[in-house]
Amino acid sequence: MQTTATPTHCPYCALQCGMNLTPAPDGTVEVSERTDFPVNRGALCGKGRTAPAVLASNVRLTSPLVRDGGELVPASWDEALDRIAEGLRRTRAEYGPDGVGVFGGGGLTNEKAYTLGKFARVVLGTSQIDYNGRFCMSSAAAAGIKAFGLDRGLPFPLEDIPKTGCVILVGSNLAETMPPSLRFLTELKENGGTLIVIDPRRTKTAEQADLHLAPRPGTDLALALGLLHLVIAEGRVNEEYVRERTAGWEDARAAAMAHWPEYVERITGVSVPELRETVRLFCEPESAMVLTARGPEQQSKGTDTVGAWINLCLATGRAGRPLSGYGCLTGQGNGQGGREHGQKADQLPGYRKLDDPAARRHVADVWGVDPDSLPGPGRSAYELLDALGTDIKSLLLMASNPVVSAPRAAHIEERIKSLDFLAVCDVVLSETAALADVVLPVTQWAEETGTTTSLEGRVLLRRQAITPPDGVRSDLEVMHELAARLGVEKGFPTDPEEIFEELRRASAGGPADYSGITYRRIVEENGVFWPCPAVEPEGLTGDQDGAGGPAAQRGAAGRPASTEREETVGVAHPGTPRLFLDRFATPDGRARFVPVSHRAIAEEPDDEYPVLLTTGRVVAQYQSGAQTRRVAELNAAAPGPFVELHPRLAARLGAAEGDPVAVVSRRGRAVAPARITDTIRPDTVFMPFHWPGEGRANSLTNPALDPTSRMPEFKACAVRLEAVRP
Ligand SMILES: Nc1nc2c(c(=O)[nH]1)N[C@H]1C(S)=C(S)[C@@H](COP(=O)(O)OP(=O)(O)OC[C@H]3O[C@@H](n4cnc5c(=O)[nH]c(N)nc54)[C@H](O)[C@@H]3O)O[C@H]1N2
Ligand SMILES: Nc1nc2c(c(=O)[nH]1)N[C@H]1C(S)=C(S)[C@@H](COP(=O)(O)OP(=O)(O)OC[C@H]3O[C@@H](n4cnc5c(=O)[nH]c(N)nc54)[C@H](O)[C@@H]3O)O[C@H]1N2
Ligand code: SF4
Ligand SMILES: [Mo]
Repeated sequence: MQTTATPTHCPYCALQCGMNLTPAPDGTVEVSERTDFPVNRGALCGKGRTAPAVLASNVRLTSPLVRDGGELVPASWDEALDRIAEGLRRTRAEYGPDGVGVFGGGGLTNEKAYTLGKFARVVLGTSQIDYNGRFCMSSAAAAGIKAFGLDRGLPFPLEDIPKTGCVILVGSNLAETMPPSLRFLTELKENGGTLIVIDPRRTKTAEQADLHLAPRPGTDLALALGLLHLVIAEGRVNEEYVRERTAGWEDARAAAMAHWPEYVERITGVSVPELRETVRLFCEPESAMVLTARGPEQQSKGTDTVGAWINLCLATGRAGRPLSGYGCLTGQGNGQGGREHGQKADQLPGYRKLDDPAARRHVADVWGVDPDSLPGPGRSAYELLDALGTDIKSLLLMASNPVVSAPRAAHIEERIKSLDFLAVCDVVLSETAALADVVLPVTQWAEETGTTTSLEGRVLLRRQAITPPDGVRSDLEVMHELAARLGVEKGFPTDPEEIFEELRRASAGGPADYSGITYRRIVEENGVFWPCPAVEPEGLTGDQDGAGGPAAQRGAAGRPASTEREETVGVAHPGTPRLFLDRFATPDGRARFVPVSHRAIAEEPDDEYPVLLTTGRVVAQYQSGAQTRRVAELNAAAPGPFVELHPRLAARLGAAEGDPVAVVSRRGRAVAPARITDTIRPDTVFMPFHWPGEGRANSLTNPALDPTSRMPEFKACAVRLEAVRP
């Protein structure tokens, strides 16, 4: 065991803050500042600082569990693995390969996500695999691919933010969801830039803004169209940019012209003067950015909504230029990498498409299988969960807790209970693991090595700092053992670096090309931005620099790596901190406008359900809370669910601060204490989704899906409030 500090990264969100870990005498680790990582420069939020608490043996699982006589009881690894292999084999024999489902998570390292996708296609032969990232940034991903030909959350490093002229932050509460990143916005303002925050609540983030717009939930599409209308009406379109670098402007222009400011004001509740001021602040400086997060994305029209914000950037020449652009603030620790390497229903490693014959050939070749043996695209996350017990009879689940986090969760809980067989790999006994037939206890961040890709598209190395306790094994060992039991002896190694070397080859030439990245380079360079092909394209040299310099100019993505030239040229590609500066990743290099129009949320309030519910996060809890609800310090800060509502709504209900309030939707009912504040719109209530049981926000949410991204509408549904008499 090492006694010196190991530099690594936080287990939680996509900021992937750097931290040092030093083994403590009691077998856990101490977290200390790691100032050399430029994103957080040593700063951590409370979750990161307390992350070691989840390593303790009284909190986490240290033995496999199997269901016997209705109870989960400890078992040996061999018995547990045998039972899983038997369960999956039985389903396959009875219902065919698609009877077995696989559900992954954006918290898995690249090596794990890659192996899970390969395991589903090669060992199980199932098309039924998807993951929780579908609930996260899939709308932004779909819109990015349509417009730019490529999806990388941020096309520039965070360090560019303070240098731009104006940032519009749409539906991100990063002061709570990525606290150390607030610094970039503070520096923006210190440098004279302006910050506009769009959120139905005056959040901690919105409090920092020069201008806060509080639209009605689910109306961001109309808002963006109204802004574009004004851009056109006020003659602020960058005609030259539109001509040289985009396609499809006429249709998008016509669509925006139909969205008069007064009409948009009626839909959104944002006044015409506020719209005009936003346009002025956004258009006047040399450079500007739009950043979206889950607010506008987790809607049944999230793809079009993000498309509308991208249109605004394109019309004003604010994309693919130095210090300007559109970006999505990805959420989970490996939310970016986890969406690139094949755990998504329609995807092969390197962000390749499963229905592309050339992609199938390339990846099948790396895997040593026949391309025709690879299944086709499967169902999206909610559709997969909704099919459990009907066409999907067994499920292998890794790194998600859908009993708490899926929309219409009571229904999904029933679907999970109706499975013939459920196996869960987790570090704790989550609410979903508690329903399993077999639970496997796995190693965690500080106990294993692997890469993650941060919201910047920067590939990072998390390093093992301590020895895992007896009784746990890594997800990679689990897949190795299960593959062997299901008759696949080769191709599922347990050494992360060996897997990364294979991932490099599998991703080579794909949009998310990692072939030039090695563990060594990641350490030496403090992370490497993809795409990073194995060799330098002809005629370019390898120095890396800031915005607008030669390295940035090379930022055209999706350029194929030519592996034959590796030996002859041998100059390392520098990686790509900044994308699109000379061309977009479309066949003709132009960005695409997408003509979009306002449409209503899937479930508008009515007489029976007159109030809007939106959901989200608080600073001290993470996601389904499976990990953070086990940390005393975090529980003290955020002990349980609540219903945030405006004093006017509270008065109508007769509820005082702390009184239990029932929130009822067409899907179910949740009860939690009232938190009364005038920082929220009077027509909207907010609930965080971190808790199970009576206060579970997802008992209420609407699984209406975006037609393109299949993202559920977590951010808006109709509810009524009832006072609960004790
Ligand atoms: N503390 C903490 N941090 C986290 C996480 C966590 O669970 N806890 N999770 C991580 C993950 S996976 C993710 S995806 C990110 C999410 O990060 P964020 O997107 O910042 O988080 P949310 O709280 O879901 O939503 C952001 C804001 O959207 C607003 N909102 C609600 N409805 C609408 C709407 O219709 N329009 C607009 N414009 N805004 C709306 C909410 O009021 C909320 O303030 O956070 C990451 N970081
Ligand atoms: N109402 C509402 N619902 C939402 C959202 C919302 O804004 N509102 N946001 C959605 C979003 S953006 C997201 S990302 C999802 C997230 O929701 P979930 O998918 O439930 O995510 P987590 O709670 O992070 O669950 C991860 C689980 O994996 C375990 N785990 C951690 N690391 C590992 C590992 O390396 N291996 C294995 N095998 N297990 C591991 C953890 O202990 C935990 O039980 O929730 C979605 N649900
Ligand atoms: S902001 Fe995210 S990455 Fe940084 S310490 Fe907090 S949870 Fe960890
Ligand atoms: Mo997320």
